[in-house]
Amino acid sequence: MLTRRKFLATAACTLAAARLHAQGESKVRVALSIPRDATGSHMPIDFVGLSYEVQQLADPTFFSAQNSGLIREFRALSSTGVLRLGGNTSEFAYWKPKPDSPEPEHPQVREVVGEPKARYYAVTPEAVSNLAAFLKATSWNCIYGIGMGTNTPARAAEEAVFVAETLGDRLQYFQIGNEADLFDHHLRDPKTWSAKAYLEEWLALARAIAVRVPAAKFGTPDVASNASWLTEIADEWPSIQNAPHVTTLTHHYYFGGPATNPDVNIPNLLKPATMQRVQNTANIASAAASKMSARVRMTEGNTCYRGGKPGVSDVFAAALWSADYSLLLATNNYSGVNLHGGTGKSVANSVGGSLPGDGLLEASGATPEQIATHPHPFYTPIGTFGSDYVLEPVAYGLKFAGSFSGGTLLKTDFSTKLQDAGINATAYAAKLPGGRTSVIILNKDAAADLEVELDFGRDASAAVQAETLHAPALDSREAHITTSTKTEALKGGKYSVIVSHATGVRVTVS
Ligand code: BDP
Repeated sequence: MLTRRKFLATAACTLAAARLHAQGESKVRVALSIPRDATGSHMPIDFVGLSYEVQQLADPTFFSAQNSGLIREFRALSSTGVLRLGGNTSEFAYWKPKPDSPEPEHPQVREVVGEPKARYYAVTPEAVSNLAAFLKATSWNCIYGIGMGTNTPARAAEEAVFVAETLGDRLQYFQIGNEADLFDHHLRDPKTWSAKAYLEEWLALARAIAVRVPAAKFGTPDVASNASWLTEIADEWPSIQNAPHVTTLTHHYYFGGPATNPDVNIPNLLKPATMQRVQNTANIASAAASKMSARVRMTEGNTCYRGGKPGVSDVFAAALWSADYSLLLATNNYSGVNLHGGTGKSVANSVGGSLPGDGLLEASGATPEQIATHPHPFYTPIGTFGSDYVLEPVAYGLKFAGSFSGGTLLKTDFSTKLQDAGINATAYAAKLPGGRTSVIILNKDAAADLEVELDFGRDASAAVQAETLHAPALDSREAHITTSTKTEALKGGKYSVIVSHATGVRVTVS
């Protein structure tokens, strides 16, 4: 049997050879001067995040102190992050406070392609208590999603009381409802559903929670993609009496989808226009957040919706994408990024029962054994293989970007300079806690290598440390972060570094 590890070893050799031929096609040289003062956004220490389906709680052993493999991978990704629970399945959960509590009556919903089947499952005190132990073991915080689509204010409040007591300080805030901008598909009347209608329902649920949990904080509206809802809510906010305490405006982001869409490919994922669209949304979201004195968080997202696309979501290109995407949001003062994933079953249920990526592989003649070497869902940051958990390429990009957590970003024009020089590369800089300065350069170009002269303009001989985010090729099913073993020194305040095509480099100066 071709195990996943054997597969990776064979793939690595073949692709390493392929890359040698492609290398050295051209080299672009750019000089960048690092500003002295850190006047940009502060990147919270728990910027890095993951997002899971609430349905994951149906198995109380998953997020538990006993699941040591999962705890290990969370900690490998970040020493402090934010676990967000939500997703389409959160609308089909019900709170079951006691083993003999009856299942409530559920409203009528429509079954549509891409949304869950109308099958309900219970969230129990045992699952939430185990979640608390998991958060303690990982040192992560939590954004806890409570359903809106089929829930009632009384049940929402009941659940919130237990969650707030049990998670304590590890609970950052509640979110109520997942992607309500899509409720007109299956959960609400398309003729009357709107941001205004959502806000009314949301207020009823949030107020019911705030009565029972006076210290409750909230994130809203957790839209799939309609950023204008953030603007509408921010505009409406001053007229709301007795407004619940909203700390964060939230939205989701998937580059494209579903897997069958030919436009979901590596060149499109990595091209500058993709990040320009991300910037456009960030402009809308940030303007709304500043009206509410809140921050923005991208609470659920990834490369390709409906579970990801093999060969795009589960390869090294996704690592360069997630590093760039996360850092771009950090420069826009986002408080963090939660990449969506989990087990194949929970995500398949969230999109109607199966992953289109599997159909794509079957149609291409892949055997069940070959299909099983892919992570399921294809975009998951942490893959589940039997009882083993594996950090996937997309997680390495997030981890690389996350090395700036706790730091303050420097305002630069680096990405524009690089693109003006004719290379598909971006760069970011931060002052880290403790005072060191760090620069991340992401060369997303498939062919051109880059030589960057970094001018730190100070301490002529400070020590320099370099770290590389790399893989044999953009379509390799692997990613690595390698720290250079030798420490070098600045020369006249400058340091030159080669960033090979399809590679990221981080340079840190003490
Ligand atoms: C989002 C849903 C999530 C799905 C994901 C997907 O919130 O539950 O798993 O898309 O389509 O829209 O992959």
